[in-house]
Amino acid sequence: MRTLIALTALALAGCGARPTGGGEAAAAPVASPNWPATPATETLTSEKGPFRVTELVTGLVHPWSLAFLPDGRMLVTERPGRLRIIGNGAVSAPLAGVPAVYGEGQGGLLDVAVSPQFAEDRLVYLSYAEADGDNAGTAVARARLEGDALQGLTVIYRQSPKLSQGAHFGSRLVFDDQGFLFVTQGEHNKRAMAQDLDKLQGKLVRLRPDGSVPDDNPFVGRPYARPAIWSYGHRNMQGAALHPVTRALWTSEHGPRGGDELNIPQAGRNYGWPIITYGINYSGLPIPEAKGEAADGLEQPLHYWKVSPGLSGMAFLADGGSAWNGNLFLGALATRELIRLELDGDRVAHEERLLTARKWRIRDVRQGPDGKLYVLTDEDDGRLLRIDPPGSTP
Ligand SMILES: [Ca+2]
Repeated sequence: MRTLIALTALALAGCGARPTGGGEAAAAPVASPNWPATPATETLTSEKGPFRVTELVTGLVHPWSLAFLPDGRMLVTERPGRLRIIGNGAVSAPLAGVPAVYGEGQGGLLDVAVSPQFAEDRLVYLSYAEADGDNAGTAVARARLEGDALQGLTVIYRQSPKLSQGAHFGSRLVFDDQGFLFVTQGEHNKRAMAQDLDKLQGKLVRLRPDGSVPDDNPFVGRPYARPAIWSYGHRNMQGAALHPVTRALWTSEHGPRGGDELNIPQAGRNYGWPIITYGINYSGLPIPEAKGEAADGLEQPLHYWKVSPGLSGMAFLADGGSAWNGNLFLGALATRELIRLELDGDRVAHEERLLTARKWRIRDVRQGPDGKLYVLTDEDDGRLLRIDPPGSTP
């Protein structure tokens, strides 16, 4: 029995499902986020030297994502459906104009991204779980940020039909240098659907900023395929970032029990789930559809973890002044750490785990305009942390 309980707990932790106490999205705790006058700070050690962790804000309810505005303040989402502006020692009230979200399980308000042309268009993009009766699907909306409100909200993308009852929505939003919007998604725990090109579950999609489909997407004009698809065979992608030098899109993906992955998704390629995987079912049995760890025509991950960290948001640090310059950072929900990867080109050369003793579920990590890392912890009393990397200027 103890084993069963442990496995269940592992399963929930591994897929980023509701933490202990569950159901917080449906019955959200009252938020009272606070930026104290003297934030708690601590110096910790890493292989590359000491780094400082400062708890800028506490009292955020399951914060999911942050995005910097050109003025240096941040937009921060809370999963129950709130968007706030944080900066200059203050936390705003929830902004008006945010879409209604489906709040069951892993659903809710997810990623936030700022338009590459924000100075001209003031557009903010949100990904979220959108309801349709008892079901839900990943959706993306955009709106203009005017003062402390979103105006003119327009849904630019939605999965249809809606199939999820709370699992595997993804989702991250990344604009590439050509201005295309990539939306990472999950397969809503309907494994085989990740291979169906006429379904949007388990797919990375590539859109124009208004949600229309670019003419050069790989499945445009192909019968029984959704033209928005860029790559497929994905399980649940909760992390994505552009490499600061190659400018390629990197994504992270939850495996089941084991088999979390890093990928650099290429147009039209099949990333294998659930036909190939380095993981097994939470029950301890094999994935029913799996043929093994590799097969012809299916892409191998760039890197994988045999024990699932529960990968969430990710960021490259591109700050020339730091001993962590060029490293890739990934939030770990299940193992409750911040993962630091040293890269050799596109190869993972070395891994270090940070913040392990704090046991925080790390939901997101981003680089600020000041070259520091900003981290969100996924808790009822969630935190915004600033991390000053070793050797960075104070
Ligand atoms: Ca894969």
